[in-house]
Amino acid sequence: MRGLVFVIILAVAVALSGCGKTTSDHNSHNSHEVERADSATDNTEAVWTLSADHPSPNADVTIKVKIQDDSGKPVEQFDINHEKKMHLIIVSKDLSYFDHIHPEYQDNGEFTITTQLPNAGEFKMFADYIPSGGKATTKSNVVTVQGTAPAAETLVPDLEKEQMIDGKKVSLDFDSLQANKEVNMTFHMTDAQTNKPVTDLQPYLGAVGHVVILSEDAENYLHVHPTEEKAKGPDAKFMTSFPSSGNYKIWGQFKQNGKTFIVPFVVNIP
Ligand SMILES: [Cu+2]
Repeated sequence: MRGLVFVIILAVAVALSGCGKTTSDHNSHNSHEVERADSATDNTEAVWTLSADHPSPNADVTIKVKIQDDSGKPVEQFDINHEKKMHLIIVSKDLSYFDHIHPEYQDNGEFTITTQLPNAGEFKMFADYIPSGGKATTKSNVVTVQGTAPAAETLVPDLEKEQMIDGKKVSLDFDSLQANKEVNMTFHMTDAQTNKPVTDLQPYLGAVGHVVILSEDAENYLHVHPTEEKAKGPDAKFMTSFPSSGNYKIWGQFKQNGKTFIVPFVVNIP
């Protein structure tokens, strides 16, 4: 009789401890999921430090971008995206100037690059990176170059979607021009002299090209993905989504004969 009671108590204890274990496993599993979900949201911040608060036109300025989490701890692991850990896009506020450079990762979450800005006025910089385990993130910073700024250029949509760049005719077509919808965009290139299709594009940053799109007010930086990464021309296809109606400037960057070239277009999304 005593033996049986002991066995029953033991069984209950095992059942309880088993239950307890399951519960704690379940809890820790849940909390891991929550952690993972959190890190997949945008919880990094960029701290910008320039060697001069108001740099002079065409003078070296060193840009430091420190990526940290919301508790101020440096973020040290980044995914390589298009061959780089960070892409830095610099535009003038009127979008007439465009540059795309790659700060080097130092350590302690810090990237640096030395560059120059071409004239007085406001410039906006966009750091584009993916913290490992997180998602594609863009952080921006505005810098004012000292002096008298030239008059701002107005963004005018290109009605003829064809440009002459470096001896090539480049056209840009969309399958639709609607806001909040995935749109496919195709650059098409022909040799201006021979009218033959360009078929010798070289990979640029690991793909047929790299496209950056900004809204007219430089508030929206759009992520663009090549849909046929290995293409060599004459078509280069990309996909994006415009968040609202308005004017956007598009810069396509491609490489041929070892030389990169930039194709700008302005579109209106009705
Ligand atoms: Cu880049």
